Amino acid sequence: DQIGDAAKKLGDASYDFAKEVDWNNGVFLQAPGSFQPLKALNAIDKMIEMGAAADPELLKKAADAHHKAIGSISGPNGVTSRADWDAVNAALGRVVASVPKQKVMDVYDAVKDITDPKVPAYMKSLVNGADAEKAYQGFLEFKDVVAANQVTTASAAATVPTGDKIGTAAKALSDASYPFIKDIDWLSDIYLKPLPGKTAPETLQAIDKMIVMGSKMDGNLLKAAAEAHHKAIGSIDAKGVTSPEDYEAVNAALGRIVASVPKQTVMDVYNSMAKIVDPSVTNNMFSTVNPLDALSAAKGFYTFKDVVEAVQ
Ligand code: DGD
Ligand code: CLA
Ligand code: PID
Ligand code: PID
Ligand code: PID
Ligand code: PID
Ligand code: PID
Ligand code: PID
Repeated sequence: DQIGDAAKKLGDASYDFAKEVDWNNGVFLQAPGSFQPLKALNAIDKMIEMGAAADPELLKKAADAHHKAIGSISGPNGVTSRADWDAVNAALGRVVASVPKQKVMDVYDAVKDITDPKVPAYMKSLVNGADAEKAYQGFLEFKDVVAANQVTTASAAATVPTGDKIGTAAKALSDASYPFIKDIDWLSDIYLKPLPGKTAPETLQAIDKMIVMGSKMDGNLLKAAAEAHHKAIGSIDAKGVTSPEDYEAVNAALGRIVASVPKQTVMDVYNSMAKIVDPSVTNNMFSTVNPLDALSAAKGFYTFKDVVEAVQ
């Protein structure tokens, strides 16, 4: 297709730049400017809306392309192979083309809103500047091909199951865990801190397992989960906490996407995360909330998971 051909040209223009970026640099975990959690949440909300509008099949293919690219990483900077670099760009270009232009620009504008204007120049200062300009020129040509292949209306909204066992169980889980949700400091910057003692390549392995799980999920149910998060973001209070109803809808939607993949795929995520999350992290989280609320939430989760497993 045209986007695939254009991605090869983009690769010619941008792979030198890709090789020069230090992908293992911890700076990419930081907020791209001053820490503004509610504005950052708005930017993520725009991404969720774009993801919910995208073609689910193309999203899965993009996830697969990333998984394959992680498998061909080499060298100290963590760069993927030229072929996989092109394949990721092509897959993302097709995702972008599957949503109306305005949804893409809404993401750009919202991210711009949390990005210090000095950030692009700082990024450029870490690589060969001429190669960055060549890459950007390649991006500008690529985006014209994407725009020429872009839809003008969003894909249909997801169908949300009703009256299913997971929906019923989500009510019980939500009742048991909402007090805990209200105890959590959602606006803290602690969630942007590096995991103690873990390197980027180690962390990337756990993220890879999530990418694999995402690509196996039922596309309609994944879209429904994105829509539920978007709705929940719309009802947050000043402390970032969503309403009980929207919280319940998020739990139900997540239970359903978990049930749509094999158990082992879920356990692969859990086991890889358990490898990189030091117990001090969990204990620290626990120390910031009411312990009885946390225990009630945990009990609710372990009951919920049996219902999910039964329909998995
Ligand atoms: C950049 C963009 C990269 C900056 C990276 C910041 C992104 C941080 C993302 C954090 C999001 C939160 C998610 C994390 C969640 C964690 C949860 C725990 O360098 C601009 C200005 C605005 C920049 C900010 C907006 C970036 C938006 C990027 C899309 C968002 C992606 C989503 C990321 C999230 C994660 C994904 C899963 O656009 O951009 C560089 C540009 O900066 C440079 O400016 C451009 C002008 O816009 C353009 O008009 C033009 O002037 C151009 O061109 C210069 O500069 C000139 C000529 O016109 C060209 O023809 C050519 O010759 C060129 O020069 C060659 O040099
Ligand atoms: Mg990504 C984007 C890393 C998994 C879907 N992703 C980005 C970039 C960053 C990144 C490089 C955001 C920051 C930025 O704009 O820099 N993703 C990244 C990592 C992983 C990952 C490390 C780990 C596996 N992603 C992942 C998965 C999915 C996505 C699983 C779902 C399938 N990702 C996704 C989308 C988008 C990203 C839809 C974006 O739109 C965003 C992005 O790249 O926006 C431009 C700048 C970007 C780069 C350095 C990448 C190359 C960009 C072009 C081709 C050349 C460079 C031009 C110029 C010099 C700089 C960019 C200017 C900008 C205005 C365009
Ligand atoms: C400018 C000036 C003009 C020239 C110009 C110009 C530049 C405009 C630009 C630009 C626009 C632009 C847009 C970009 C958009 C990037 C969008 C990224 C989206 C990320 C998402 C992440 C996610 C997911 C995902 C799916 C999940 C939901 C999420 C489901 C159902 C200024 C050059 C024209 C770069 C969507 C993918 C996993 C949230 O206009 O003179 O330069 O860049 O998890 O959904 O699971
Ligand atoms: C524009 C203007 C509108 C019209 C429009 C428009 C276009 C927007 C577009 C577009 C946005 C867009 C985004 C793309 C982003 C590509 C990002 C590629 C990233 C590749 C990576 C590869 C890799 C790896 C990996 C992880 C490793 C690092 C690597 C570590 C820690 C402008 C059409 C709407 C194409 C990250 C995955 C292995 C490098 O908005 O008018 O057209 O395209 O090895 O991580 O090692
Ligand atoms: C300039 C002027 C214009 C021309 C121009 C220009 C240059 C702009 C540039 C540039 C922008 C730019 C951006 C770059 C972005 C790279 C983003 C990489 C993201 C990598 C991540 C990696 C990671 C992980 C991971 C998970 C870990 C955290 C991490 C935990 C809990 C100035 C040329 C356009 C290079 C996200 C995945 C392992 C961080 O605009 O005229 O030159 O470069 O380790 O999670 O640990
Ligand atoms: C233990 C001991 C026994 C008793 C027991 C026990 C506990 C096991 C447990 C547990 C397992 C477990 C699993 C959990 C799994 C969480 C998985 C999260 C996945 C996240 C993903 C994120 C993503 C996306 C997304 C889609 C994108 C890709 C991504 C596309 C196509 C120890 C109790 C049985 C909690 C997938 C969603 C946006 C990466 O066994 O005695 O306690 O918890 O962006 O994909 O867009
Ligand atoms: C298990 C054992 C195997 C069998 C198995 C199994 C089950 C795994 C499961 C499962 C995993 C799982 C995960 C669930 C997670 C639910 C998470 C809900 C989160 C809700 C939030 C709501 C909100 C918001 C929001 C953003 C705001 C904050 C809030 C800010 C900054 C165990 C079956 C495989 C159900 C976060 C979105 C508005 C609070 O593996 O043997 O069954 O379920 O307002 O952000 O303000
Ligand atoms: C213990 C012992 C057992 C019993 C038990 C127990 C407790 C465990 C616990 C607990 C675990 C736990 C975890 C918590 C996790 C909360 C995670 C919140 C994430 C929030 C985020 C928010 C954000 C943003 C956002 C984007 C911004 C950055 C942020 C940028 C660029 C010990 C009870 C089981 C509470 C990610 C979205 C706005 C940070 O196990 O016997 O009690 O709690 O602002 O992006 O700015």
